[in-house]
Amino acid sequence: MTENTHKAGFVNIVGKPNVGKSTLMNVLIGERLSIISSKAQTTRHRIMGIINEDHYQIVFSDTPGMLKPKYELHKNMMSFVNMSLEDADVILFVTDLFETDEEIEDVIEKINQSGVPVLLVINKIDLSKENQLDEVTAYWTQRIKSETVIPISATESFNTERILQEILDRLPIHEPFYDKEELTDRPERFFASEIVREKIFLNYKKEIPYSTEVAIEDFYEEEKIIRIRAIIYVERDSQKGIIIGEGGKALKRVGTQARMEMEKFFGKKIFLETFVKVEDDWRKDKNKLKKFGYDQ
Ligand code: GDP
Ligand code: K
Ligand code: MG
Repeated sequence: MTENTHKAGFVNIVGKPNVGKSTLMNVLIGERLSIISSKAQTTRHRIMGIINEDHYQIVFSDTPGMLKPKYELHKNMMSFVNMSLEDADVILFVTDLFETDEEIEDVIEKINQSGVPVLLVINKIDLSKENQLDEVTAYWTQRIKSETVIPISATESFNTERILQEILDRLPIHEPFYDKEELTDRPERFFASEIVREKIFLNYKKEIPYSTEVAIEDFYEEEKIIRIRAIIYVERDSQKGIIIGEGGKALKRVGTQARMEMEKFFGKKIFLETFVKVEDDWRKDKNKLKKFGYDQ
């Protein structure tokens, strides 16, 4: 690696819920994943995945808390509008064959005015019917200012390498922003907590997911199994009751779903224990927030 040709920069992945942003990020990072870290955002984590190669470092941000649109649609839109786009070197605007610009006109306006190069990514083309891709391309190129349209299928990893190449073409010469050697200690716990959090979003309604935080107290990797102890923090006793559910059924479902997802993710058998604890008003308490890994 020679310092003066090393490229590094930030890529923001934006788009409506369910268009395939997270799937795409996982495909792009794939085996190359070396970190997931968190950064204080208005409310929740902003997930960053980093690709490290000898001559470049790409830092991806997926927008926060976008795990399931049903519960998160509203908040998603807000975080969209509030997120800063200008700090990116490249914006990946992801859409699929079916979405319109409805409800994100403001965001699109902001993207178009950001001055940041935009790659217009049209996902799920494995589902394309005759002419559909042409029509969708025509629709989006009228809305997003982009010189580069990249049709892909994230689930089939079709054309996704092209995205990497287009990003690299636009990345500035820069030293790495994150130490390339030091990136490996935190990610596994963080992934584990995100997976539990995702299952909470899937299984409970309304304010419940927003009142919870997940901390991984133990993470012991043995040869054939990983033992994980997750604490789900809520703000009030009543919420604890809801999380646990009648006869413990609800919590059991969350635990089972999270364990299965973790087994896929870590490629190992998982022994997962989940506990629910009440921490009064954790969101208002700075020390508690720190404990959960927020910067402040
Ligand atoms: P996000 O909300 O934008 O992060 O979207 P996700 O990555 O969570 O994907 C939403 C849904 O679309 C999931 O069910 C994915 O499996 C599916 N999906 C993502 N990419 C593709 C694709 O290329 N083709 C098809 N057919 N489905 C996809
Ligand atoms: K989704
Ligand atoms: Mg997502």
